[in-house]
Amino acid sequence: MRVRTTAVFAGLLAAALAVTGCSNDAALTGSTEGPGDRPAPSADCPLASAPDPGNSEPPADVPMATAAPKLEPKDSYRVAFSQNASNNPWRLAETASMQAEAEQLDHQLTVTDANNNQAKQIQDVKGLIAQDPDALFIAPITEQLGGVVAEAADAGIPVFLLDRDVDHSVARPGEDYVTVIVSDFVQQGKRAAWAMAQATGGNAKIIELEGTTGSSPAIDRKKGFDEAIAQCPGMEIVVSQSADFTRAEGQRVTETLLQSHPDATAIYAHNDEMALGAIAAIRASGRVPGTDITVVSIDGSRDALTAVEAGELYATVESNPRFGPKAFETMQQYAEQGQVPVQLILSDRLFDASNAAQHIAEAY
Ligand code: GYE
Repeated sequence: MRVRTTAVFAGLLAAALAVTGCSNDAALTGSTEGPGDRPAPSADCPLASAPDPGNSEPPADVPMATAAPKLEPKDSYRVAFSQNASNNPWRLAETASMQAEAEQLDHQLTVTDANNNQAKQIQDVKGLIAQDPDALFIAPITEQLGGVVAEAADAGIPVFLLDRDVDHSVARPGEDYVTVIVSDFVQQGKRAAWAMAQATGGNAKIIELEGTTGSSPAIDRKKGFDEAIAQCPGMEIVVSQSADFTRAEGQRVTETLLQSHPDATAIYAHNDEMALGAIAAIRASGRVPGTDITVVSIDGSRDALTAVEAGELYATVESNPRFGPKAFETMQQYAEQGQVPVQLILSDRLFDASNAAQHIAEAY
């Protein structure tokens, strides 16, 4: 195993240095090993030696939603939530968080599940509009859900978008929907690129597994990663393909892409589920995940944190699914004050070998 070999090598090196009296610095100049088991940061890749970029600055001058349908202040609401899928722990955790918070606040919540199907989600939302809830939460599968969002507004229902955005030319922020509560997905992509640069020293031939085509996190996580690696000539995406945010697709697509791109040294997955599928595919190909192929992803699920602990996943940028408290607090604020910002950006942590273990118990 590489970790052991490196440790033994470091021990031998230390012994040799003691004998020759060389200073550590001089002896390590030109070494290809960086801290721990990592390659030394490449001089032409600033990302490889920079600190974690962290969260972006909160956007300035976000307008207030003033033209969306209003919500009467009440003690208890009839609300609905259109969930786009229930095929992974992230979605289940989000739905559970919405249900727990609704129950705690004594609101009546109806949930629909679109089974990862856009046509079904459009029908689901139309069905919910017909039930005339006080407020409607939607986790849109792709940005194309704007049309049905605008229909809800036309029916006088205030809509709150959760975890993904829609096309603003179709559904106008603060008019056709009240607000969108999301992470900064571009920044998540940048942080994933940073983690990849740390792990590889800034030299990587990358397979990118994209999320659901047309979804705002897939679009923006790609954009942020691309922008960040543009600083590093040694980091290159050799192929990029959608695996629809699922573990099964992540595995299937990676199996194929590892065959067509045997020179790949790294995988950037837009979510943990695809990364976990990719890790299975790497193993099945006879390679060692985390050693032969560096894997980086986004979410922070329990299985992903366990894979970080096992050294198979280098890092995962958090995208927290527990939207319940923020969603209902925002709805309440809108009811009481008549306005909230048209966009609310969440802040995310980053999990790697330094902190994954301490977060496993709280993960989903
Ligand atoms: O990363 C993924 C889920 O929209 C932020 O969707 C969300 C993403 C999340 O299916 O795992």
